[in-house]
Amino acid sequence: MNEYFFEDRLRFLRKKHKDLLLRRNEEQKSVNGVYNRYEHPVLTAEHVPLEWRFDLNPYSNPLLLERFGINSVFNAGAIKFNNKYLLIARVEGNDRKSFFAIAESDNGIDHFKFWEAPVSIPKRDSKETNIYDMRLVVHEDGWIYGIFCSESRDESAPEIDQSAAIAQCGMVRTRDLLTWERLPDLRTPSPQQRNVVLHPELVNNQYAFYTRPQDSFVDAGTGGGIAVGFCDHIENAVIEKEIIIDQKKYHTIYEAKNGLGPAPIKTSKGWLHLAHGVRNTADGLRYVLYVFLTSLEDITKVIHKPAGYFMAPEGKERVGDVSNVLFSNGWIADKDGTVFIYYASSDLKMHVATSTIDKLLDYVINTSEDGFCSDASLHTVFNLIEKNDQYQAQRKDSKKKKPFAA
Ligand code: M1P
Repeated sequence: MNEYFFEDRLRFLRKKHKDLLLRRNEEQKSVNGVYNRYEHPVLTAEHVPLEWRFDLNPYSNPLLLERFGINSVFNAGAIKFNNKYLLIARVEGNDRKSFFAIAESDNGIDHFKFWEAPVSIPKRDSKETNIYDMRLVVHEDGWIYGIFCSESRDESAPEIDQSAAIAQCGMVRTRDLLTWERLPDLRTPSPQQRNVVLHPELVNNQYAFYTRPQDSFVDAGTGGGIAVGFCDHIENAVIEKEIIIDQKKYHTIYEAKNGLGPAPIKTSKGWLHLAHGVRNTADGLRYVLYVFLTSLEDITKVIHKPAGYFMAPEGKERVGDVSNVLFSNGWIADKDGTVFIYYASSDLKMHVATSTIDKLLDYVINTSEDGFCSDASLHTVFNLIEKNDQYQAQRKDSKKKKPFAA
């Protein structure tokens, strides 16, 4: 064993890791004014502690080779807890299996650092093969729920087909993010479920879930869009009826399928939702994020929904394991109105964008709705031009009337 080699290499690895964790993240001013992105991703595979990836014993690993490779860190749930910004990320190994791990930051923008060990979630049964995409929900019943996708092989598929899978909604709850109690999977009338979210409040004394009914593992099929369902108990949650509240629609950014992101944020004007919409292109599926608002009195009623996407993959975000994908299942609203939107790019890395409740409400209420044809979009543009012309004419007029006005 060459101990100098080992020590040198360890020093190199430690420095690289430390530099990454200490890297500052600069805000990038946007043109649209609604949110600002940041220069660097907030969490990547390289953020994962060396202790999870390497055997650091020079006797059993004299070449200091990586023993457990991490492929990606993405689709993280988010929560503000003990004044820290926490992300519960989907950490996927080179072996394609994913697990959850919590990383924390003091400001929500940089210096995210993983806790000492990943999260240990009790397994549902021996068939459960993969778990991912946790939404963290602070519920009014006092628990913090983790709602995630639990995947297993479709046993009804022929032996030759080793891709067929079944997705269901797994649930855990905790009070301290350290000990997790596994609850039975959510049961719904749909054959499969992914992107299920728990509403943070009881509705008429019932738990409310946002679901995404789907016929098969990838295709939503006859599952029409984002739905709401109610149930009496959380310990054995059964939804009898799914009410579609946000439907798939021809020639939109969510024509193939959609799914809710994080739990909605309660505002004075309604429940603010972030979702992803998927459409087909010649280059495969394209995932973008969109926003809508539901009524405080009736959570099944969408009251505002801007046309098109809110955020779409840009630049380096466009390339990854599944390219052309933005996906979000975590955001944090601070008491001062700042909103931290955590989003993953192309199933690879985590990023943050910041906005405010006021800006998001202005966006969701005052952006034109989809007219579902070119003619209607053109009408929106002509309306803007006309409004601006009228404003200019009024300005000229008022200057004429007040010649000495500044
Ligand atoms: O690969 C993109 C995303 O695909 C799935 O989302 P959906 O069910 O809406 O198609 C999820 O597997 C998600 O994890 C992934 O990011």
